[in-house]
Formats: sequence, C-alpha cells, structure tokens
Amino acid sequence: MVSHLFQAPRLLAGGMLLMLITAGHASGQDVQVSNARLSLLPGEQPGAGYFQLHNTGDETAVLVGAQTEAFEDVEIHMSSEENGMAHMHAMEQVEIEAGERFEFAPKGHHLMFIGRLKTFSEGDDVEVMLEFDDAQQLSVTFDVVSPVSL
Ligand SMILES: [Cu+2]
Repeated sequence: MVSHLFQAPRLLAGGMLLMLITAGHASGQDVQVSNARLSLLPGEQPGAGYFQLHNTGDETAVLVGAQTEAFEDVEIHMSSEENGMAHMHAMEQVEIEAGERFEFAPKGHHLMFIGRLKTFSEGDDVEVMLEFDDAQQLSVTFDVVSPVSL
C-alpha cells in the first residue's frame, strides 16, 4: 500500500517533465533556441551546428554538451584565428547570463557533430538534445543546410 502512494507522484512528475521538453523549455531554466541549423560537409567530415540561445530566466544557464542519434559524438567548439590560420578547440561549457542572448555562429562557437550515423541531406531535420549543468535537457530541431548558405 505504501509503495503505491509513492509511485503515483513520481509518474506524474515524469509526465510533466516530458511536456515541458516537448514545449521547447527546460524546466527551471527558460532557455529558448532559435535559428538552429546544421551545416553539412561532404563525406565523413564533421558537421557544424549554429543557433542562438536566449536565457529568459533569472539564473545563469550553463550549456555543457549535446547529443543526437544522428552522430556518434557532439562537442562544443570555439573557432579562432592566429596569424591567418583558423583553429578550433573544444570547450567544457558555455555560460549564458540571465536575460542574455548567445550566438553559435560561423567563425565563433559551434557544435561539432562527429561521426555521422545516419544519411540525410539538405532540408532534413536533425533532433538534438542540448544538455545543461543542472541535468536539464532541451530538445532542438536543427535544419540541415549547405555550408554555402551560411
Ligand atoms: Cu569545431
């Protein structure tokens, strides 16, 4: 009898979390994502993800990673240029202050999609789960685009 009393609220909480994710919000963290696109290079080269984050909440949001069924691995990268040479390196996390917008854009921050597991082409959608430091996740649909369009 006692176990039933405890099970019911847990199931309810799970259902609510699912609703919040499908609505495009991480609960407790009002992060909105817009203009998400995945630039696809030919062959086995990694893809690059660009988007804008808007933290509409009143606490700092910390993006710590992402995952998708379409690629083996996703890393947060930052591009830089030294002596005319383009470099990029992986970042542990990106912080977005309350009320701030943060742009993942060409020649700056991007998600690096490594090891393609599925075939897709321009115009397709790729579902990506953004992960935050408080274990919240945000499901985002990326449009597959040509690098030339950026
Ligand atoms: Cu990169």
